Amino acid sequence: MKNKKFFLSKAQDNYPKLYYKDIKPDITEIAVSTGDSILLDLGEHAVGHFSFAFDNVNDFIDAPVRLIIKFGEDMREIEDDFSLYKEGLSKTWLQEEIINLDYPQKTILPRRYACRYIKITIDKTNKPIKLFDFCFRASTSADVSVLKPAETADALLSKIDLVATNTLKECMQSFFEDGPKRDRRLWTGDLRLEALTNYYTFQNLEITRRCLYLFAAGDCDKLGFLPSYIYETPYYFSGSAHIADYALLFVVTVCDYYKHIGDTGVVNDLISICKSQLESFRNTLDENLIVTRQEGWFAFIDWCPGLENLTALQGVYLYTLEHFSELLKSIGDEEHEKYSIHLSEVRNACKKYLYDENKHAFINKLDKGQFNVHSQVWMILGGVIDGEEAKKLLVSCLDNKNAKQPVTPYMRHYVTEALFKLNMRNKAVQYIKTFWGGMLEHGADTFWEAYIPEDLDFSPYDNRTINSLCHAWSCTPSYFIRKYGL
Ligand code: RAM
Repeated sequence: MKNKKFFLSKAQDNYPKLYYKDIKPDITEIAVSTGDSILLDLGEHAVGHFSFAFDNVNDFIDAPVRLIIKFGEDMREIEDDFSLYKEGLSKTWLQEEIINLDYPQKTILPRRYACRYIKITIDKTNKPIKLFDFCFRASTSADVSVLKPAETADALLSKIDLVATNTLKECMQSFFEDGPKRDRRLWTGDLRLEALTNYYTFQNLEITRRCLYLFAAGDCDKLGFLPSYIYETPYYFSGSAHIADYALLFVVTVCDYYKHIGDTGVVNDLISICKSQLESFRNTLDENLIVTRQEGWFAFIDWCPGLENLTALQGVYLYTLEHFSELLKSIGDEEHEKYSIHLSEVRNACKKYLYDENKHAFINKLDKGQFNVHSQVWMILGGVIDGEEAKKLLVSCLDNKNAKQPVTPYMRHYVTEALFKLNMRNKAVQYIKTFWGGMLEHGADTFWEAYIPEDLDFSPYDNRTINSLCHAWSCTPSYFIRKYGL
């Protein structure tokens, strides 16, 4: 029987192998006294465990030594004063330890960190000490030996590809994490993009299967949607958010898996869950086949402040229906026709009820008359409009300051996908260069969770310090560069 136990055991069977690397920072040994600070640079972003040793210099330490050790994904984070952080997400995500050491010794910090820089401040020592033997043991389940360089002649795209694959590598641990600094869990929206990029880069299929099964084992909410995130460490725990677009993207992730791998075993295990996700969404539609607002955190789409997201959500539904009916067709499931008929009906309904013929855009009551890029992109990805009409709309909303623009590389992925869908290759490349290339100009070693070029302090959580600077959903330039041979 395919129950929680079955899915969890399948997830366990697909536990990926982890690879370790010891990184020695730029400083090998240094004498320090109270009030001194040292900065270690690992030379790259890394996820793992930090160790070091300390010893007396001329005289025995006399009293315990107290160190403050801070880990930063970039230098701005190192320079931020964590004690000023007061916002909603827990301050305990900020990576800082105060440790007291009684005697000269080698110390391995028990927690895992995500960082490039490590700052050690000597809060108190009665006698000078020396610090040495610094080591950062980095881990990943990405096998870097299988990664081929992107075959692009464009220097900027090749740099973007390196940073994008690095981002993915760092997020690949015992499952696909969203961010190794924060939230360190498996989210569906992130999984979909990580899995997609992984097919073109590290090709670790175990981790993808594992994550699909981890979601399949999750507890659905009263609408029938899978959890949007899963905790895996130290034991399995099903997340309490059930966002509809993420539930749909689980289905898309299964479809992508089949498209790339052609493995019917996994599809057979998961097909009834996929059907139930679509059925649950179907139940939220009104008599015109348009989604109705539900209580709680119903749709995500992007972290854009004030975004009205139901039109976009409806587009995710169409996109999922299209992927799913194709999957059913290719595995010979007779229900594929039922889904493709429903797909055309919903598309027609969207054109009728969500499109404003005078404004030539998806601006409607459902989203309180708001003009945003998100609705246009998802309606295009959902196939409601295409060709010249779609091209014109997409270009005009991307250029329009009055249209709400995406703020996460996650939503920017779907903008880029829409540009490729409409064969606007040059524009797509330009878009990648502007947004992902923009992060490079600010020295990114890995791509960030959120980025607005004109507002580097932007955070979905009201304080930039808590942002994740190595975020899974930002890794997809490698997918585009490699898939389309840019
Ligand atoms: C945040 C994380 C995660 C994302 C959710 C919706 O907590 O950034 O990656 O999927 O939001």
